[in-house]
Amino acid sequence: MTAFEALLVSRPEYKEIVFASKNRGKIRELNALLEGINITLSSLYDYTDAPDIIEDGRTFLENALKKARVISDYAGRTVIADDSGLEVDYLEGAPGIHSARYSGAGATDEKNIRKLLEELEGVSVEKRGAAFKCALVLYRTDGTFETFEGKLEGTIATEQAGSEGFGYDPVFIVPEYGKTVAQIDPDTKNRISHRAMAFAKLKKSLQEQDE
Ligand code: ITT
Repeated sequence: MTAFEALLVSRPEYKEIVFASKNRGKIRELNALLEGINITLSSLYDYTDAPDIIEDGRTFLENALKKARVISDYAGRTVIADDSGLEVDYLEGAPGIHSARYSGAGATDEKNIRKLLEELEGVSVEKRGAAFKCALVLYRTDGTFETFEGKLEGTIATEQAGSEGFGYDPVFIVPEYGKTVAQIDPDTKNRISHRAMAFAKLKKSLQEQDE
């Protein structure tokens, strides 16, 4: 058992953590990051009557904090919330906090990608820089919380490739690999991604508090 595992299982407030998300891609990734650790990670699929959260913050962090607070107050549990998205240089940071619904009402990953590729039609490779960003919040029932951020830099492809992951993964090229995130195996994504970076900071913070 690693120190992190020992810490989580020894503290009653971390026995069950609710991940304040309905995004199956994110839930899969967080479960993999916690694999082998004896805690229960539930999600909003286990709290189907949870209140709807209006994501009206101006930043990933504001939105993540709102999700965490609303769900912790509702469920009476420690909560992890993730707000994340894609920032494209040429689009001055769009779609940013609007990533999930970039293509409007009834948005899907496919429609969002199509819109993104249209917006970047004819834009040269050098100008297609982008970053995935993630804000994670760990929120406890006593109202104390901590925030963590992670980033993955890359470029936007001109066409989709790969079938792993979710969201914009099929068009996000990681330069070190020369592949889209959807072409990289999930374990590797979970070592290098914006979400993995933020989670690593969360882990480190909890370990340091325990020292
Ligand atoms: P929850 O709020 O229920 O967690 P959501 O999908 O609405 O789910 P966000 O508001 O944080 O979550 O939007 C995140 C969007 O950003 C997501 O739907 C993807 O389009 C994109 N995104 C975030 N992380 C990504 C990743 O690792 N790979 C690809 N796209 C990602």
